[in-house]
Amino acid sequence: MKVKIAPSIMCCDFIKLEECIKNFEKVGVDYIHFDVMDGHFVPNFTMGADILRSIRAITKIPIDIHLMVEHPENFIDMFEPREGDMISVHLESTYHIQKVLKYIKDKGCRASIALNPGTPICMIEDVIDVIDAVLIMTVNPGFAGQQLVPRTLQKISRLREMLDNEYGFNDVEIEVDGSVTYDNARKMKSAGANIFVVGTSSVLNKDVDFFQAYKNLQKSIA
Ligand code: S6P
Ligand code: MG
Repeated sequence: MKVKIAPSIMCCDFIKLEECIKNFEKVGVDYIHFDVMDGHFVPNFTMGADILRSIRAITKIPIDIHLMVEHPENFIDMFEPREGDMISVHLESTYHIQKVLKYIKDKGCRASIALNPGTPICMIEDVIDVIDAVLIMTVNPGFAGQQLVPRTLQKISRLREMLDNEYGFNDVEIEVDGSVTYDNARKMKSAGANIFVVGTSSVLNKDVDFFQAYKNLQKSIA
């Protein structure tokens, strides 16, 4: 499966957002990961629809919208989703997960179901036919710069095995988000992940050169 990289824009220096996006274009990132938080589903706030609109005005890179909000169904349209975007909704955030995922698909977007570290993978069984990806949270969502929840590594391999051999959905991708260091990225890749959300743990660490760090990351998941 193609390896894809999705830098998390909440880890950029907001004063230099344009420069940051130009850098993403130069290296050819697959998605811009855009974290949305509501202060309820997770104890933090991030960015809203106005910032996304400004980002879209200067780039055509597809957006990977990660909705960490209660009742995401009320907010999808606000982000003006485009064909080719990915939208991730948390299983834990809505009563009607199948309906929300189907709604995303009907918009021409890629639908991804996000699972917190404590949510078992068997919970995706009855939405498997409406998803393009499973977003495995490798930290508890809400903040950048956290440590990996160790058990999520084997969760990735169990999920890959389940998708390929039990359900026969081997085109469903596995995305990982949180503490994707170079070393963790390598382990996540060999466990079966292929979309990597990266932030302060690697390419968007404020003490590293983005271009060098990006090369290092690519090498670790080649
Ligand atoms: C956090 C959010 C993530 C972070 C990303 C940061 O809840 O969903 O997308 O922005 O994980 O990465 P890092 O490298 O600081 O862990
Ligand atoms: Mg995220």
